[in-house]
Amino acid sequence: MTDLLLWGATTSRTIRAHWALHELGLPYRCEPILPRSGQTKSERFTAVNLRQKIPTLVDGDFTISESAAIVSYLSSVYSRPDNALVPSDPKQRARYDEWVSFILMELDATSMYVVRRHHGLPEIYGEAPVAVEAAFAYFQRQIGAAAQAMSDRRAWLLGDRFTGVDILMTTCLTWATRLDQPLPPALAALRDRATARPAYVAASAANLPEYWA
Ligand SMILES: N[C@@H](CCC(=O)N[C@@H](CS)C(=O)NCC(=O)O)C(=O)O
Repeated sequence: MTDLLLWGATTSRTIRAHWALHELGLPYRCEPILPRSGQTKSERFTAVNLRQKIPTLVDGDFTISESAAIVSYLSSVYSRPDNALVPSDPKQRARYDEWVSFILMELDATSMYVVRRHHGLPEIYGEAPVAVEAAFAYFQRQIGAAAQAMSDRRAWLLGDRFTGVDILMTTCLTWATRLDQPLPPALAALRDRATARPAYVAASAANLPEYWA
């Protein structure tokens, strides 16, 4: 039995947590609060996460935010050997952490989120076409390098086995695809394989507030 409550819906970050929960086959409840709606600033949610950010997971008396940390936590506590999302071998684990940092820093924070802020949300963050163009160019350079790591025709970032970094990577790739960014064939194929997984399809539905109505 679990007592998992996930806060947050609709975003490229919140779907990571929904997806991990579905990959692990865990039942959970959700408070599908939305960004920029005032809901992350409510007194009730601020008592859960002072940083007022989604996704945030509550597991009984333990609360954790940051999408990558939620994926790792869920796998560490609830996975079986056949569906673990985080490797236990130290070198594989180090490789996993390397991908996490790369994806969150280079693809999410430095590329897609810059575009989101200065192209998608100019009313809040200001319009900055030069920064947006540079962020797209940077994204292309970085995914070019990432694609080279897959030149041995591996199916997933760490090899034959789907892991949490495929969740993180895919959410950046679908984000870029929505912004009409071309992807190297190896990464487009990874995106297509990942989004065909039943857990992704289920998580996409669960990432919408209507699902929980
Ligand atoms: N690095 C964090 C980013 C979390 C984040 O920035 N979440 C946004 C939505 S995607 C948020 O909660 N914004 C608060 C708001 O806009 O009200 C993660 O990966 O979880």
